[in-house]
Amino acid sequence: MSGVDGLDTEARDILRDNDRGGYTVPTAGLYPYQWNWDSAFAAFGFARFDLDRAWREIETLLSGQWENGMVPHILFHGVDDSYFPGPDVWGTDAVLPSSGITQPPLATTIIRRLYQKDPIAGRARLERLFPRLLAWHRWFAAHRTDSHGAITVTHPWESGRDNAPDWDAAMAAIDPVGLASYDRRDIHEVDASMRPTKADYDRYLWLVAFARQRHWDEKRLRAEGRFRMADPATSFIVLRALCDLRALAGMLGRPTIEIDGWIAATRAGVNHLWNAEIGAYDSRNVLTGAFSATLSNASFLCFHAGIDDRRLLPVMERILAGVRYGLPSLDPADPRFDPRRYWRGPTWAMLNMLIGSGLARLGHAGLAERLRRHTQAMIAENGFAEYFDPIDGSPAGGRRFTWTAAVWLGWAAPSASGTRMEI
Ligand code: 2M8
Repeated sequence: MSGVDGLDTEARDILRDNDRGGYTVPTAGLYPYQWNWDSAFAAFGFARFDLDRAWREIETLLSGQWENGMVPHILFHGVDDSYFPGPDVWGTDAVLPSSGITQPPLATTIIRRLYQKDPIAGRARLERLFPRLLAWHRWFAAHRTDSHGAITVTHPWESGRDNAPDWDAAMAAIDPVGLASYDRRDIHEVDASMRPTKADYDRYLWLVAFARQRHWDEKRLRAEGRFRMADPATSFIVLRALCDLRALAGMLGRPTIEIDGWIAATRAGVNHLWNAEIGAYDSRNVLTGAFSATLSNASFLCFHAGIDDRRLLPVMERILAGVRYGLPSLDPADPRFDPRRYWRGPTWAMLNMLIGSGLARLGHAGLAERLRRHTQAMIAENGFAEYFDPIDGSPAGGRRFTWTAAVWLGWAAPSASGTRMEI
């Protein structure tokens, strides 16, 4: 078996091994539950060889939807002590134990792709899932949209970019008083230098306790919440998801007027996130109006959302020229850049795929292919890690990672050409 065929097999094995029956864990040990956007990527990977299993992944995810429409960022299908904080810390009273926040709704975009792959087989499943997707987006519109239309996050975990420098100032303003002592499990699995700091974790847990004390009541959290950030990454993923939702509504012959309103609002919202001082889209503190002054890979997700912002092309060229395995999660010219610390520098294959596929759709074939080749080499040379050092490619975080395997199968692998299910 040639090396690359071997990697295809290994990627499938990773998805199969991380399959817990209807849902896939991001990686054994470090993340033993179902995570929201990880599952969307898992479905994308499964679609390459098992479309039925791909649908099931999202069906399981949406089965954890709350009555108010929110789809949690973690579903605790059982209890596993290798992860902290577990269901007892979140204290939500959902039917299926879960966290109390969401994550970027990539699942909507993936469902459209699954349906398009086989509309006949997928029709009944789509009919069943569509109302759930609609309710989730209605929840985003009601509870996660700022006055300008940008999408906000109420916890760094909600963005999926946990310790991104975007949140530093807002997190520093929180004094995590009254926190009970706790035992982090992540740093038993992965070297602490690749993970968030204790100061970060204190605030993560303080924010969970704060919302729990308010019974996860969105009205109270909007009025009293201490962390509310408009996030370009989530905004772009929502905007793209809404366009896909609208297309699905059209295919099912459902009304689109409400979705059209959300699309227009979110489009206006992302414009409000353009920070002229750094020449990129940037996070913004809803409580103070301040930008975070952070040039990250989140900005380039505008291409995933179908926004052909050519001002960013030379910026991307500059960043790619400075590293071997782009795109780093933070501009290496930023003094806070840390090549192995999680969301403060490393390269994430799945964000490369979203950005690269978006570039290709907008006709920037050269740049899109460059990003794909960077990702292909990064994985081929260093394995299916959670994230990678952009300078030397060394693997970081968890290993045998679901989303990296999925990205390999569906986009980065040489064998993905031609069979690619465009995102
Ligand atoms: C990371 O986040 C979790 C908390 O949700 C953690 O560190 O414990 C992030 O990279 C997030 O984006 C991802 O969904 C999750 C599972 O891969 O891990």
